[in-house]
Amino acid sequence: MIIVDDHHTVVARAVEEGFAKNPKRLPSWLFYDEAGDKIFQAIMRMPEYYLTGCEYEILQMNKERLRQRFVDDGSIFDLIEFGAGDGFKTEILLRHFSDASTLFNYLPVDVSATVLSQLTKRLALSVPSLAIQPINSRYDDAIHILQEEDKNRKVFLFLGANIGNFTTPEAEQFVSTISNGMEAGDQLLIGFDLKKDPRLVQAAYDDPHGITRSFNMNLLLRLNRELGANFQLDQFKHYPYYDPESGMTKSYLVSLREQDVTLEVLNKSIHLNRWEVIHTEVSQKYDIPMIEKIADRTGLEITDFYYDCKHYFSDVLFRK
Ligand code: AVJ
Repeated sequence: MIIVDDHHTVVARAVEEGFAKNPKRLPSWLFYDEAGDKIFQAIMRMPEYYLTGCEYEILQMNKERLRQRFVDDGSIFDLIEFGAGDGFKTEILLRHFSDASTLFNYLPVDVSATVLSQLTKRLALSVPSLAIQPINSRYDDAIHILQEEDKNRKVFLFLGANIGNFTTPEAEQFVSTISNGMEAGDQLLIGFDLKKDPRLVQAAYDDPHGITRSFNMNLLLRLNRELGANFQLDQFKHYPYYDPESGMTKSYLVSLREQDVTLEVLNKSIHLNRWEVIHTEVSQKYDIPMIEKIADRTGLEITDFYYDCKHYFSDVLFRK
């Protein structure tokens, strides 16, 4: 497995930078430590979190169509997945491709080492003929590594509405970085969560079971564990907010009182006013014109839109 960062320093630096911002901000990749991975898996199993089921349906219904697109001229290709996670949905494609004796290598990229090694172990059993090369890093580092890799045709996957963690300008920036590293004929499949009934979106991030709440709160626990912080969880409230106009869901941790928190490892303390927020996540929802604009501005052509039956979600295939 390729491991890029010294995670500890990266975490410390990111937290320090985030708390210096106004409003205070924590990067959303920080959610995914061992505890966070487990909570996210529980999120994906709850009925309110419609995204996973929708994309599962899309991949299941279109696996042969996608295979034909990816196979293209028949030459071997590298299937590079950003934010592979537990690979529950990608496995549909991997198994189907391998059953059809498709020539390809699978390169999953993820920030979580735990999730990657689980994925690798599971795939060794479920898709034994799979050629797999896991990369444990954040996306930006992975892009650099990949540019020095072999010269196979490339198909990039960015599924599960992971792109939603970027604001729209950041998403455009990210897609254009990938696009710049693509050769003519390379492809990119992105999963976008679409604008829909605002109450459905709100419920997906404000579930009655409190699972998303504990996902958000786990950030503070992680800082307590890794940076020797003394956040008291009962002094914060989980508050997600969906704005149907911009399509942006923002998640916050709201301070219930004026308080000081010490971060031992950073040798630093932070001050929070009563009702001050820490912004922890963006989950951007898209409409078709927004997606077409990304293609336009990044030099890519859209070849297919794939939808679930409710049109809640779309996997969009781009080509250079
Ligand atoms: C993994 C980024 C797609 O934003 O929907 C789920 C993460 N956050 N519930 C999302 C998440 C709160 C998720 N993504």
